[in-house]
Amino acid sequence: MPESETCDALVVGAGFGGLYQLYRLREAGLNVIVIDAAGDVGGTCWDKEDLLQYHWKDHYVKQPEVLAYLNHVADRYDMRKHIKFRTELVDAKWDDSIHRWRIQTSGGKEIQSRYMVTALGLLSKQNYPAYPGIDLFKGELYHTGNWPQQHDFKNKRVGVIGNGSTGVQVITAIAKEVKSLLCFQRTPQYSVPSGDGPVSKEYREKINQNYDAIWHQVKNSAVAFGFEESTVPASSVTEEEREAKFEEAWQKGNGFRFMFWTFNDLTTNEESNEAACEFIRKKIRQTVKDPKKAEKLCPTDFYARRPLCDAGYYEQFNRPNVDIVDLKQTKITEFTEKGIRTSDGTDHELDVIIFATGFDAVDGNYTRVAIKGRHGESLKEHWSEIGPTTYLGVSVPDFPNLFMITGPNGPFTNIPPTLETHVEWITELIKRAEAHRKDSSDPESVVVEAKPEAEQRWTQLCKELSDNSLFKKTDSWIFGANVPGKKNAVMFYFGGLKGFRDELEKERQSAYAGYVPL
Ligand code: NA7
Repeated sequence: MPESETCDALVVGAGFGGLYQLYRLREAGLNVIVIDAAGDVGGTCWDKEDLLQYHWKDHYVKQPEVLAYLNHVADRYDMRKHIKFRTELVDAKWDDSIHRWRIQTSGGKEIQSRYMVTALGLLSKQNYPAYPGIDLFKGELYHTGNWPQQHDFKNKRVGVIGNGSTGVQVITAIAKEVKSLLCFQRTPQYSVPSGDGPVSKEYREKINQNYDAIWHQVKNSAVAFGFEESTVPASSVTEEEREAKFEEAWQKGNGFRFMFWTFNDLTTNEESNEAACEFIRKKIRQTVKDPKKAEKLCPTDFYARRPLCDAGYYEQFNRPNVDIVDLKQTKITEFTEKGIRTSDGTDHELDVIIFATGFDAVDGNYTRVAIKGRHGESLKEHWSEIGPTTYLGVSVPDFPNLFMITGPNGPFTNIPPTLETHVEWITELIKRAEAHRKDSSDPESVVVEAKPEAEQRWTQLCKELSDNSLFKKTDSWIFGANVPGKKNAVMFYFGGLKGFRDELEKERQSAYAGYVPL
């Protein structure tokens, strides 16, 4: 590769979003380069013909199966020739004199590109708590965001810090094979059964026969999980009816179903929320035989974080080799050569420590590298006052021709349907700009740029939509509360995927009034 290379569009990230963006922009006739820090493709779901035939084993797809599918897509569309693996974005600056992004990549190479699309994911910059003495620990240390392909925990003493979606999965998966498992839990969580199991032939046929209708429903729903959200408030029915609905959802499985299919006010009405909390607490107490462990596992705050589901999480605590350290009572004071020391003076000896401590989510990936706009201001600086702001979760004023797939203040939904919506919107904006370039007397100066007032309006809308939500009153990564020092801010559009798609349609109908005229 020469020292400097040019292309029409640079896509950062070869996961679900990046591959789909490559596919769309290549189809639009652009010369596209994709870069990815990893050694291979990493995330897709837009190829109907392929999806109708592809074999899916279980309802919840495991990592190797997802990876195999992505590799299959990359090969099917001959995508690898566009992708530079093991190539990281180091920094990017908009150069107004050439109307291009100058992108420095690892290895000292520069790429000059008219458009830059970031497909960095919401959840990839790992959150590593800075406990004293971590470097002293002589055993194995892992973060769930960087999971080793090869590992063997058999007969080992394992500690897991964190019990969000990932901690719950890890604990459930490894409890039976390890010698001992100690769960360092800061805040207990509400989790419901996942309802996972093999995909039957009949189920698959039903999906294939209703493929278009299913997608239509998904795109016209709020959380985009393939079920109809309830329109009935829990506060409007009798206690018996409420319990029966919760039980039905418990039996069907899936956290989002439990939260949004049962009733429409669990995340806004404190009493309705408490009814759901108490239902789950009862299940925990019924499942976990040791009352002391059960109490440690029972949450007391709102049911208003990312709704969890599991394949038998609470059952694991009936194993004699599995226990919990309640970090609200006994804090981790330091790591030692042999394990973890807690504030009650106990030395917990461990062979393996797993950080399931989550991510510096949403904007974390954008603030660790310098992406500098028209006036030299970085995104980090642009967002330093009130937190990350965008127009539609995609564009930022003064950052011409920059497009973020699932950027800050994008919809809070099942991610792939939103990611597809964003990619299609970005493709539309780029195609429109390309068409203008062809007719323009000064084609180089044609750029796509959001107006500051559009960003302000969107920020205000996202704030208003989140104001009533109990999510806002509950600490989690969804409002940036999980990383020490991170500003607590609105990070999502809470109007649902249908609401978001309606906003895009409004923007289209207004002749793209939120963007600087081309
Ligand atoms: P989450 O959901 O952010 O969970 C992280 C967990 O780690 C959670 O239990 C945290 O406790 C805990 N945590 C974080 N920092 C610490 C420190 N310093 N000490 C102890 N415990 C800590 O991340 P996940 O990876 O599970 O899931 C992220 C998303 O990925 C998920 O929502 C899905 O959408 C996919 P806390 O609750 O903050 O007290």
